[in-house]
Amino acid sequence: MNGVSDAVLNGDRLSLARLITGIENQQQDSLLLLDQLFSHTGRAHLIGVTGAPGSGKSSLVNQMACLYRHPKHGEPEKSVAVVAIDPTSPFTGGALLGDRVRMRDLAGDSGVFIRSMASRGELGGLASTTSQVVQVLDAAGFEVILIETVGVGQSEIDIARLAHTVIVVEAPGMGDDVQAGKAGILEIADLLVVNKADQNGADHTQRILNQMLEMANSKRFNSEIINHHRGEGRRDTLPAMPDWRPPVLKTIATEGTGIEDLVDQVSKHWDYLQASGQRKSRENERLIKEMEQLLREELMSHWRSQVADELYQKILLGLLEKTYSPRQAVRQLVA
Ligand SMILES: Nc1nc2c(ncn2[C@@H]2O[C@H](COP(=O)(O)OP(=O)(O)OP(=O)(O)O)[C@@H](O)[C@H]2O)c(=O)[nH]1
Ligand SMILES: [Mg+2]
Repeated sequence: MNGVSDAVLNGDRLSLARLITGIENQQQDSLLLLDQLFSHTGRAHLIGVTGAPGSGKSSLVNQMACLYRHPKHGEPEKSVAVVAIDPTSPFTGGALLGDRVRMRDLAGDSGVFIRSMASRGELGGLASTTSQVVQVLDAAGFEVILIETVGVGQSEIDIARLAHTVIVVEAPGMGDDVQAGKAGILEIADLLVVNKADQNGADHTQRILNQMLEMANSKRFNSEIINHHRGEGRRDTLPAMPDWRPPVLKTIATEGTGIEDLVDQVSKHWDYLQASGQRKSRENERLIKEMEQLLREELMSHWRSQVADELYQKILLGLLEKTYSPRQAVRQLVA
């Protein structure tokens, strides 16, 4: 093991920051270090925090980090890393500065590491780069890793899937009418938070979210029963213990209200994942997905380097002129 990975394992912040920059830039030496650190990963609790722009994700993350550092009721303190994915839009990109300012509460604390990642100019996929950065922080020994993303596109959902525990943040009145869009977000939520509970309509939003959860739950339950009767029920999908039912919590991030309950539920979810064996199965699934994604990229770029541009263009043209169907085009290309 070389000096840099030792330094990272020993919590040297400068080495850690440099390594993360190298990974963001997909530099070979940094990726090689990551390979060496990989066997040290798997201890951290990864918590995704996602939700619409401005719903209060950063404020919540800040409050949660503070509570992990200064727990009430004599619980042990935990080291915390925060990865904030910077929104692509230059309009919302400015919010980052505000995030940093609020993180001031934690400045100078060596048990906290905060990192913003730009989604602009991303070399690898955002999800896989984020996963690599999180692996470094995990290896470096941070016990809790909070990952903030704006919940819009597929890549944010992929990032949310990185986490053991996904918190979806809503604000009162936001998008009561975009239920279709919320269905996907609900699917990934382990905990729902109605933040800005000091504003009107928080109870209403909480009620709606609970109703939507009920509906989603009964749908899933029915299909599980049907599959079971058809003999399609896989053993590992039929839980030996009651399913986790995502709680819908209210918080006021600006005042720190409801944060203790939130952190408490997060730790209950962790216990649930451990007891049900899902912690391992989620991690396994994620690692296999990550490897398969890298494999696809590797095979594709290897294959592409073997095919003459001229041939590739010719077959693409044939496809667009409908001389070849997509399947025929592929057969031509791999022949
Ligand atoms: N009234 C009220 N305002 C809040 C609350 N939580 C956050 N805010 C405010 O809402 C604004 C957005 O908060 P952020 O924490 O930056 O929200 P965000 O979801 O991280 O925003 P983006 O990262 O830009 O998507 C800020 O002005 C906060 O001060 C709350 O509980 N009540
Ligand atoms: Mg934010």
